[in-house]
Order: sequence, then structure tokens, then C-alpha cells
Amino acid sequence: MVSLVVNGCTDDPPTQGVPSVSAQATSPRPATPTTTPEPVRLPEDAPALSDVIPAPESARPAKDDNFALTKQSDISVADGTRAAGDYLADVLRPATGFPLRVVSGEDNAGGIQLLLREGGDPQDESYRLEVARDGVTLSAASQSGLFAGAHTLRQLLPADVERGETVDREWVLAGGVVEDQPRFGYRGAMLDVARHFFGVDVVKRYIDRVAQYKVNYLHLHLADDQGWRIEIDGWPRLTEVGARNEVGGGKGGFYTKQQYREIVAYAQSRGVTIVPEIDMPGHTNAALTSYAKLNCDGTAPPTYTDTKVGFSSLCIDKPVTYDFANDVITQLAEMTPGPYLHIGGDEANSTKDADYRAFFDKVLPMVVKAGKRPIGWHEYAKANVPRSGVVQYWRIETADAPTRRQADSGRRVLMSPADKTYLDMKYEESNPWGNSWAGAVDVRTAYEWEPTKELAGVGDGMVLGVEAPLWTELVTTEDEIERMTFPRMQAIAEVGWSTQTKWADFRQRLAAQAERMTAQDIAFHRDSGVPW
Ligand code: TNX
Repeated sequence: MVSLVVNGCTDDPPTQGVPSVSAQATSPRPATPTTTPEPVRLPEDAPALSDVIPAPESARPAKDDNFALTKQSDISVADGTRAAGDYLADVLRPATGFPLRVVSGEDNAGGIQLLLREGGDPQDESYRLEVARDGVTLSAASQSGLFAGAHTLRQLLPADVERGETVDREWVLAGGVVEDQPRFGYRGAMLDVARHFFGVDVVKRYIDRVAQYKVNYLHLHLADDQGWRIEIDGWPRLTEVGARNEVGGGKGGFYTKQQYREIVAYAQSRGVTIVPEIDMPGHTNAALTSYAKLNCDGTAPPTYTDTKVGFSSLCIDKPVTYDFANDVITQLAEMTPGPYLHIGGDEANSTKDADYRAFFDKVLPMVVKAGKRPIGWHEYAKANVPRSGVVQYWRIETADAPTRRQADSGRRVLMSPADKTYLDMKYEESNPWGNSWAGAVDVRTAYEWEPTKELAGVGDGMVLGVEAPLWTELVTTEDEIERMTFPRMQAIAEVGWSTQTKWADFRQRLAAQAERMTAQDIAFHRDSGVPW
């Protein structure tokens, strides 16, 4: 192994005297040498500055400015930057084996410096990452920008950095400056934990895996005909009865309030915001099974284990329906720091149109009153969507009059066209696994589309972002979750983040992700369009 010369000493300092991470957190760093270190060679397997997914807006390499991370490197966090600093330490420590102490301070000598620009707009996700011989400086106007820059920094280290155990090697980053910002503020993934239930650990790993590609929202589909997955005070049968089922008749499961909060906090520590969904007024058999009083005829239907949709509806005329909806909405809102609450609204085929509107006229104001912006599947565009509401388009048709009307009157549209973004679709017709009603969705199909040209009349300025939903009627294991998600998620993430998207370039960068995904133990699909 090459012995590097950094800061005038070899990359093998005595560990003696390095205090524990917590003890070190606020203590001053050792005196910094004033001489500029010698240039370091970039190892062959280190990514180039522009090898990142999603593609950054600008990357200016400086070959004499490669930076070597060492045992002595600190992560120095200025005010307000500790969360992103802790995230970096968390992801870089296992493979490097370096202490990477997170220390308060404002210099980057021999380490990584995080800075938050004062008076920045919290919505501004832009960042600047400068890799120089004497240190790395990441600056941004917001927490989100810092996380975005941290995800870039992570990808600039060799794939070995993703291994779970220490790898004894050099850790050099390509020198230069990345200046970057997202095209859309919302880049989402969705996990359906209702059709099949997945526990807290699976959700946390999913968050980890999507976050590295700058996915900043995870939408959790928390209730459907087959199962109810979240504890709600005052409605114990939702979890005693409604949760004990899933597609095919498995045992199901649910998150306690504490577990849900744990997921929310974990997501925050990765720069991801949770969007909870309770689907109403259709897709509600699990709730209807739990409480006979929610049914118009006062009789609870049996549990449902099949996959057909469109048969269930809350009882529109009963006051108890709105007590139920209000309890669910206010409690979910109270546990969710993010701005959005998803209210479903899709495939309510057994709710009459007038009833559907009457229902949302009562329920959408509850969401607003709870301090959240409602998101609904685009069928709810025929209801009175509040000004703050978002319409999530999921079909494959290229025109939808109600969605267009909502966009015309200022509601933002979240793009999830099934023939481009649905992670439950087969990659290729010949694949044995996956749904196929929207056709096959290979990686190129997930990549080569334009969110502002997908839907007639919904153009520039009207699109909030993109989201890739993983419905789980057919998905029963974490391996299957990963195989369906990766590498299509990288494609959707880049569509949402980058302005310049070229398939010929993307497929090369994607091929280079194979090693990273393997090191992370992600069971990804080797799509035939990618030169793995
Ligand atoms: C349609 S997409 C549904 C889901 C299914 C999915 C399967 C949407 C809003 N509704 O209930 O799981 O198709 O692809």
C-alpha cells in the first residue's frame, strides 16, 4: 500500500492520546500546520468529481487538489451544521476506521469543514463542495443543502467506503469544486407497508439507501384494504384487528407511535422527510373490519387478503366517519414534523362522485387545520383542493382535465406516472416478478422522460417534483424491495435533481454504482441496458 504524505507527516499517526468521540466533541483541535501539503495521487478506483448520481450542476476538477482523509481528520461543524456532520461521520467511520471526530469550529485544516450561510432560505438546497489539498469545505444555505453536499462527498470516496468493516487503504477525494442545486424540491420514494408489512429496521435501511441519491421525501402508505399499520389513540382495534393481516393472509404488523417517531427521527438524521399516508375514503377495508360503526350498514366486513381494488368506502353520511378521520389526521400530523400529509383519494370506485366531494369538503380542511399541506392521488383533483394542496399524478394517460385545472389554479403537481416511476412494475416483460398493468419499466424508461412534458397543461413551474412508488402486493422480502427499487431509484432521483440528463452518460455512472451497491449489500437488478 502507498504511504501518503499529508500535512508533512505520514498517514500513520500514533493513535495514543486520541480521546473518545464524545469527549472530543467540543475540545480544541491540535495546532494546524501552516504549510500547504504536497499533492496526493488519486487512486484508480476513486470517482472523478462528476461521477456522482444525481449529476451535479457543475463540477470543476483541480487535479493538484486531491485530498486525503486520515486518522487525524476531524469533521468541523459550524453552528447549525452538526446534523449533517454527524451523518458524514456515521457513514464514513465504519470503512475508514478513522475517529472522524465531530468538533465545533470553523476551519478545515486536514479535515472536513461544514458551514451554514447565514440568513439562508431553508428551502434552498444548493451547496458548494470544495475539495482542496489542505481540507474539504462544504457550505450551504440550509440543512437540506448540507445533506445534499454530504451525499455528494460520500459518493466521491471509493466504493470501499460503503463496506461495513474497516478497509486498510488510502481514502482520497478528487480535488476541485462542485456547485450544485436541485431542479425540483421534492424527490420522493414511496413504500407500501400496508399490502405487506415491513418493520422499523427495514424502513430505516430503505431510508439510508434512497437518501444517498438525494431522495429527500419518503412517503409511507400506512393503510389499505389489507392492513392498518399505525397506532391511533382512541381506536385500538385498528391495530388489534386491522393490522393483523396482509396480502395472502400473513400476520401483518404495525408501528407503535414510538416506532413511527423513531422512523421520523431516523429519516431526519439522513436528510429525509416522512410523508405519512392514510388512504381515504376507498382502500379502507382494514379500518372497516376493525370498527363496525364505520360501515353504513353497521356490519364489519371480513379481512381482505386479495389484491383487487376499488370495493371499500368509509360511510360518507355518518358523523363517526369524521371523528375517525379527524383523530387519524390530527394524531399523524402531531407525530410528523414535515409539511405534508397524504390523504389518498385513489380508486374510490364504490364512493359516488357527490359523496366523494362531500367527504373531502369535510376532511381536507382538517389537514389544513392540523398545519399540514394535503397531498392526494390525482383523483382528488375533482374535489375542492385547498390552496396549499398537492396533486400526485399516477396514471399513464398524458392528459387529465381535473389535474390540469388544479395546476392552472396554482396547485402543485407531484409526478408519479406509473409507466415511468412505478417500482412495482416489471423491468422487462420477460421478468417473472412485478406488476405489468402500466407496461414494463426498465431503467432507461425510468430515466428518459420529462416531468414538465408528461401531462398536458402541467408544465414548468407547476411541478413540485417526482416520486417513485413501490407498491407491495407482490413484494414480500427486503431483497425484493431492493431489487425493484435499485437501480430505477437512481434514475428517478436524477430526473428530479439534475437539469442535464443524458442516458449515454447516466448509464456509465450507474454502472459504476454496482460496486457501491454491492458493498452496501443491496440486492439490485442488473438491468440489461446498463454496462455493469
Ligand atoms: C394502483 S397507484 C394503485 C395501488 C396499487 C397499484 C399497483 C394508486 C394510487 N393506486 O393501489 O397498489 O396500482 O400498481
